[in-house]
Amino acid sequence: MIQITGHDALLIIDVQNDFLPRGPLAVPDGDAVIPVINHLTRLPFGQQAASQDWHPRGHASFASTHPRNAAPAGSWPDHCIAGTRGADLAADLDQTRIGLVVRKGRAPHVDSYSAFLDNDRVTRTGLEYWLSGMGIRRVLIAGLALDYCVAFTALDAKALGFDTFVIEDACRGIAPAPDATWRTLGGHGIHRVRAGDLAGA
Ligand code: VGL
Ligand code: ZN
Repeated sequence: MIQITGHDALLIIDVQNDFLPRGPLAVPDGDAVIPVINHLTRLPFGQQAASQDWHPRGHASFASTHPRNAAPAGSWPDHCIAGTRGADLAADLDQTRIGLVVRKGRAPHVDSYSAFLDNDRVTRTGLEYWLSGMGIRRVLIAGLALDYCVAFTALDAKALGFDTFVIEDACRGIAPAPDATWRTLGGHGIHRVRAGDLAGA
């Protein structure tokens, strides 16, 4: 059992309509994370933060932005356009205890998988400063998609000095087999846990 304390933060990554079933970038079974995360938000975390993928129209990560057959690797269907319903957090997600929402992927020419840092490794969201300033030492991560935004967020959290956990049953991935992602995370000293391993006071 892992006892959750005030030095722990829950990070809820990109639980947004466009990543849910029927969305343009649906993560298979993505809505299954919502009840698990809602349960987690009732544990005594010191802080809870959420991220939103938040792209301008014509974002460089959209295949539609590039000439046909010339979309670079890592291009996606249009998704999470700033201010649209698709970019909203899922209506069923309990936001009651979320203290901070960061929006990422806002620069037109660079993508941002991590909730801490753009893929150019330069632009920061401020999440690191907020967590540190709040006395957070451990982060526990949930959300979508395990193999992209959750994994990049976990790797950055660990590199920034937070003891980092990914909550397996509170995440879903885009690729069918997550083994490679778990190997990468484990190789960086990131812990794989399940919601049932976490205990409240
Ligand atoms: C994501 C692909 C593109 C994610 C965001 O949230 O994992 N994946 N944009
Ligand atoms: Zn995106």
